[in-house]
Amino acid sequence: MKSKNLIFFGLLLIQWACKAPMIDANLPVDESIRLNQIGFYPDQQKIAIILNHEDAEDFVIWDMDKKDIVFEGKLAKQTTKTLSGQNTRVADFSEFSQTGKFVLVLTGVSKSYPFEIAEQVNEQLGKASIKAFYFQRAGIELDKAHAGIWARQPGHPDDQVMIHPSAASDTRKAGHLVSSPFGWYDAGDYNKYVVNSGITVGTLLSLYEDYPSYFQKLELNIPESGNQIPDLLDEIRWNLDWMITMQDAGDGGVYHKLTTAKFEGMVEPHLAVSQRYMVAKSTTATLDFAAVMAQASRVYKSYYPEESVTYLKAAEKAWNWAKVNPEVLYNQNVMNEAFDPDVVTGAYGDFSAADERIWAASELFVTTHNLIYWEELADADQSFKLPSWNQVSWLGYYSLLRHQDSITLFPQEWMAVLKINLLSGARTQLEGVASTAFQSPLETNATNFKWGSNAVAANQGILLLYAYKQSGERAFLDGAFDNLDYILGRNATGYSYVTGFGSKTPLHPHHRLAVSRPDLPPLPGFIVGGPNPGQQDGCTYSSSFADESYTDESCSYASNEIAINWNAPFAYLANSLEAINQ
Ligand code: 9MR
Ligand code: 9MR
Repeated sequence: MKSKNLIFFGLLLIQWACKAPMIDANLPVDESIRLNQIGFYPDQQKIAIILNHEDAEDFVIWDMDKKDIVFEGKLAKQTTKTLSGQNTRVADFSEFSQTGKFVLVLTGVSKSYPFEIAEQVNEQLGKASIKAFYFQRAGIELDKAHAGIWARQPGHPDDQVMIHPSAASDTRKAGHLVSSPFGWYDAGDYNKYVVNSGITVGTLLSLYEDYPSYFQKLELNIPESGNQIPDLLDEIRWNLDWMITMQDAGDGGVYHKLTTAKFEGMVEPHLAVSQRYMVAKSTTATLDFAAVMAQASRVYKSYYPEESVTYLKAAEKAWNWAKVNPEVLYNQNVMNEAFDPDVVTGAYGDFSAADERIWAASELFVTTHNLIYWEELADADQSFKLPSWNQVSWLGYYSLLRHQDSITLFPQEWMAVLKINLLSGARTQLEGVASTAFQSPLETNATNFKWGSNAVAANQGILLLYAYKQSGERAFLDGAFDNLDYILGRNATGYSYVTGFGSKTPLHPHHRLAVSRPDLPPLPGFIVGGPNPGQQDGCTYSSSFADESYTDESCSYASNEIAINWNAPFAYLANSLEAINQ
């Protein structure tokens, strides 16, 4: 009996000695294990999704430093189907909460990409998502000290911008040259568009207003670092200083965009030198501008009192222009019939300025407490609408909720409706998550997969975090984490959609700054647009299913471009989760 036992233990030992180290070194990485490729906080829900593998039942978590099995689990019995018909099962290891570096192993078969469990697991990601804006700066040389290997020459001084005939006024005739320097490049292209800058800056200023103490300490290594102003606010100012030049001081109206007539080639900024134009004033651009300047006025008040006054005056002037011009909607095709040269760059055209008016009125009210702005809101549509560049009402409503204690002038019932709509909007995003293949709010509605779907995921995350703040319900926080997990790899393509973060990440984004420097890895910290079944770029995709309509090709502007209005909500999500955890 004794010797039998000894042999048994001896065998076990041999098995352990041979097998254990093999787990890490020799097992193949398995792309059908989908999980967040960055990692998790110790007390966070932790799941991976296993595609197909009908035979597998068990999984383990392998500690890469200790070279040891630290957790054993079973795959859930229940299977769910992806949009393309593959079976998925959940591997849940939420109970495991030790810190370290790990892989998930399907016993004896294969392993996942590595991931971490750590207290500050999203800190670097969060910083990079904001540093990305520095890389997008127009009109400045990026030096080695701040940009490292991505140092580059300055481009687009924008000190000779021509008034396009569509933008002519008595004081600024067509052909007139004006100066409009600084700002961020919109996206993979080099143009600067007020509408898209608006939601971007609004989202980033809100991130600061929601977590000021976190950002008072956060260092980004940008040229202004060390100037006693939070780095996030320094970075935002680079774009505010441009935006303010987009207002015609004569009448307060704001130009829709500053752009070349056609998109430039895929060249470095200093080689992209075609004439740039100020194009047509619009109501949407003017109201977005008013909202941003009103918010900036209060956020920068203690740091830059003079600019704070300037911002508010600019906001009020813009508001007044929009009062007199309530429906000047930008329609590029109609404009091109009337004026030359034709302008064919990003349109950011819109059918309604009602939501922009709500946003501007909300920010102006929070900053001034002037009841003329409340009058605009009294009968406004309060239903929940997920923010995107052409739907901004809830940027304003988030601000009203953030400042609810200081706006007691508002009727209680009206504010109560806002809160109810916030929570029911958030609940709608959580409905059905459990029956989606990758367990995320984004997948609950197929229409979420459109141009910039990854930003839909990020904006849902923001909504869920506001709902969590209002209610304290943990399910909302978990939902926000689910969408971050989606973005970072727990999804239908297995990509972590953020350049430079994760094991399988975009290498060929539609990004002129990157494409023109093929000798360098893509600039880090950018979220790409993501799956978009529209496939408007005509590139070759390997699948036409909505959640798989992604291709890591630089031709793919419909799924693989980067954009400031996508990085801002992503930065909000990554940094706020980090701030909450700290
Ligand atoms: O590079 C442009 C990108 O920023 C836009 O999102 C996209 C859609 O408007 O257009 C890209 O430019 C392409 C143009 O539309 C058609 N010719 C090829 C251009 C570069 O790929
Ligand atoms: O994000 C925009 C998307 O909602 C539109 O469907 C698309 C086509 O008009 O344009 C996207 O914005 C692009 C802009 O027009 C030009 N710069 C790049 C932007 C991101 O692709």
